[in-house]
Amino acid sequence: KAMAKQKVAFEVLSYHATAPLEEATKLKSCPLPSISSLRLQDFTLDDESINDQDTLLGTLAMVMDLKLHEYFNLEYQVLCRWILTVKKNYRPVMYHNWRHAFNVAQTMYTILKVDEFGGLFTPEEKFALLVACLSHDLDHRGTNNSFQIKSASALAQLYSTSTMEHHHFDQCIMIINSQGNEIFGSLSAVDYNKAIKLVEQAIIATDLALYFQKRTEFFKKTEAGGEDWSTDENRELLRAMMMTACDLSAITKPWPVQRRTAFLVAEEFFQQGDLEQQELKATPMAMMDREKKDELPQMQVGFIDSVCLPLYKAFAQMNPKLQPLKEGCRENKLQWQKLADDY
Ligand code: 5BB
Ligand code: ZN
Repeated sequence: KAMAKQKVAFEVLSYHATAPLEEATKLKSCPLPSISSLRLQDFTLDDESINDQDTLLGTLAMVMDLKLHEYFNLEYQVLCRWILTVKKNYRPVMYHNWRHAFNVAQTMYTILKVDEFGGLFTPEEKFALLVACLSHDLDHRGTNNSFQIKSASALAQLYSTSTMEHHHFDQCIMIINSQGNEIFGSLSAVDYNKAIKLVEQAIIATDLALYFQKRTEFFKKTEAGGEDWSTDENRELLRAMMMTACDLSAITKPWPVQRRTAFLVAEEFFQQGDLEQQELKATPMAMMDREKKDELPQMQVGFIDSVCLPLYKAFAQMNPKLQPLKEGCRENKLQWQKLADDY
């Protein structure tokens, strides 16, 4: 059993490619766009307005703007190479691709730029959160945890819970430890371990199953008000909830952006459904069944009501400057409800 596991681990963990040094050298010489020219500090940003090169430069601009390079003694060339390598290790799937990672990081950046909110976190936490957002879906194959289990994939043999999230974290560590990509390279052993731990907690927190386990406590604390968010326990909870809020933030975007993204999510789900039918001879759940695509608007309404809105309400309660996330989500619920009523 142990041998078999080792073999699977080797299979899964041996492959990742780093970006060539020359690419990093080239990126390094490009002038950085301003935060405002790319509208990076804006919850309503539509990534379709940004080309591939500018997603790289925009990511650099966000890290530089938070002054994290100064704090971490980060070599600019290493940061460039790391970002290129992260992008390279996303697959061209419909939704869980580099664009999604960029969007999640951009929402996190915008949240951290809200003074009275970002001020709750140390530079170490901010950097770890951004690194986690950019890395949190690395090597996603367009299939979810239950598919890994059902298909008895190598990944499921390795990790029985939060399967994909553990894999995303593994990929993240492999990249950070690759020569020329060592963004935590100038940290002491103690600080390195602390940074990795923060990144791990944040990436694992993107498993929705864990969000459901932890959110009741979070809602209790935000509703009561006057909570002391400076304790270690509360900060960990808050960081986890922020990861989910950013991960799901497509649901808060202006309607045309949300509609387009929802169809990408749906297509990725349908492709998994196709695989389940063809390869596993199983009946996919409604969400993954092409034949039931008319139910999409109603499913989005349910998703907003039961998963998203309670979370954005809690954040709006914590800080009024986070209300735009809640309002965007509300507006999209109305739009999906209208479509659902037409059926
Ligand atoms: C969400 C929880 N899930 C375990 C079961 C299904 N539900 S749901 O009924 O609220 C649902 C969510 C149903 C359909 C959905 O999309 C149809 C296109 C969604 C949905 N999920 N809609 C979205 O716009 C987004 Br964003 C998401 C999140 C997708 C990534 C979540 C991946 C987690 C894999 C377990
Ligand atoms: Zn994600």
